[in-house]
Amino acid sequence: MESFSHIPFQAPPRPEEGPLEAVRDFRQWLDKRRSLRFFSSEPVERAVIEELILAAGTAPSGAHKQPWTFVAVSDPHLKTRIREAAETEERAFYAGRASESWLRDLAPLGTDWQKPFLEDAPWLIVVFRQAHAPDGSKHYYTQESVGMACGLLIAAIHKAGLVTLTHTPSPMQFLSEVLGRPANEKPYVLLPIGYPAPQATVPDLVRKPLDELAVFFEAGAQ
Ligand code: IYR
Repeated sequence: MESFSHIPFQAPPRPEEGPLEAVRDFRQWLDKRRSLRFFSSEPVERAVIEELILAAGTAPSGAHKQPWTFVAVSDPHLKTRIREAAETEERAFYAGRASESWLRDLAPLGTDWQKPFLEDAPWLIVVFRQAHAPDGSKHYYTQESVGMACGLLIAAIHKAGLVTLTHTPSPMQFLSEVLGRPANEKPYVLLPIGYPAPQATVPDLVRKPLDELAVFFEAGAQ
């Protein structure tokens, strides 16, 4: 295996307003991102989807193996097949495959087995995790790597003024069959992407405050 040559690092430009203001603005902008279940069918051009996928592909990955495949679908026939297969699984999930406590936790969100967004949204990106390379060679930390790529993908969608939902029909194996993916690729998440439907609503969620999500051990503390 050849090693990468090492080149000078191009440091990120320091924001003129300073790091605190820059990152606070960024955080406040990120905080406006919401998972949305109601999509307009307004089209989104393919070039936008390509850029979103390239943004996701900038994520770090174990041994830089980039263990991901992003399958983008705007073909209405395929979207219908995906919706039908997802709804078959989801109907079984909501009718008893899910535990009582899981259904109780979902109740405040108001989700059910119906997934119209899988046809309404102009694009679906189905993210696949490559458990190993196509030639059988090893990949590392694939769950972590693909999770990080999805985080960047979701942020990029927000940057484009688009919305998404991290949909995980359970089980997801049907996506491999419908999309003809090889055995080394495991479905990870399905993201409908588009513009919000007019009058779309979201649950009135509250995010954890800092003291519930962070622990500090500071230099100089007694
Ligand atoms: N996959 C189902 C159930 C579901 C599970 C979780 I955890 C959620 O946060 C939301 C839904 C569905 O998509 O409806």
